Amino acid sequence: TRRVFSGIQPSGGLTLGNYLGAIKRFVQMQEEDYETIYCMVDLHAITAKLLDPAELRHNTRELAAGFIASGISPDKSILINQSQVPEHAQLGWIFNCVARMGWMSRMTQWKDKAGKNAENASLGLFAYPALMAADILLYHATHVPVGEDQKQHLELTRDIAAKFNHDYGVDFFPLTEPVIKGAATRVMSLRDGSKKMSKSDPSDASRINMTDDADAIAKKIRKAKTDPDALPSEIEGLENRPEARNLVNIYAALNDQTVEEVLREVGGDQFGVFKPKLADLAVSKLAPISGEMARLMADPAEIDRILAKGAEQAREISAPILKRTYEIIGMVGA
Ligand code: AQP
Repeated sequence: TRRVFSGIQPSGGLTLGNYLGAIKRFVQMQEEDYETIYCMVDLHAITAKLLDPAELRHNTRELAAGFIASGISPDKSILINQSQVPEHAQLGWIFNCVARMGWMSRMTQWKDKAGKNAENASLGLFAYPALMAADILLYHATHVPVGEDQKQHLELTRDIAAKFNHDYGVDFFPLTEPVIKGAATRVMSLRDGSKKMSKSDPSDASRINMTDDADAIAKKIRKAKTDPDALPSEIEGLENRPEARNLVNIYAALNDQTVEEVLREVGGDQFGVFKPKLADLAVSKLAPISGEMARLMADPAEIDRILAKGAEQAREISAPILKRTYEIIGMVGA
């Protein structure tokens, strides 16, 4: 089987970056010849900081609503909350013992997030990529759709699988392929073209949230940082213009076009002309999703039922793989 696994942290609300970099691909792969498993990674969401419990519960359900509203069907995909499938944490521990300190300390996300204050970062933040490897390998997933920022973690996942297989002389865990595709694999902040658009950026103006209304979206795009030049009609003209490049990438990804196609249409536009076009497009694509999210959030018990069913389906796959892992390692009782 060709099996897809991917996840998103309920550490805040969904952003346009998550949608274009990850969720759109999730929906696409669900419609292709893959078995698909999508996860709210709540165990990961507490690694940067412990969240208020009500907030974590809200974020997790809202993320599930965001998945479903974007087109992920609980009938076609397995939709789970990470902590409801205990094998994630169990295999995560094993991988903590497979991964090396040196590998982990080279992770750029760890370096960025822990910053100069690593003494004060949680042990969980350091171990984050080992748990992520467990999320994926627990299902023997072959393909993982992610944004560009997760590439290094997927390389580490392959290193962990390879070391496990080598050390125990087995051919058990697959070497997983990242799927990093589309016009917006790295959506940048609207305020700073050198920074990733992120849920946790202190400035709300830096991102478009999936729950933003039409006015908020239009205002954020109108105020987005740009340069004074008109848009080029060739892609080379976007070089060294990170903010312009970002807005064109967003337009292309939202409209399922290539950057070249977009530039053929909007080349020559000043930002005063292009930004309202982009805002209209963003609203037309996002408003139906946020409307559906709000509708789903009115019935949290239904979301909980979907996640409970997903956890049951997931455990049918994960429990035998964990059991086999324990046997390989030599754990009595497995
Ligand atoms: N800006 C982005 N452009 C493209 N893809 C993105 N992703 C995130 N930001 C962008 C992709 O979304 C998936 C889930 O990301 P995550 O929830 O694991 O968290 P993250 O990457 O850490 O996202 P944030 O928004 O920056 O959250 P915080 O601020 O909490 O760290 C991944 O596939 C990711 O590539």
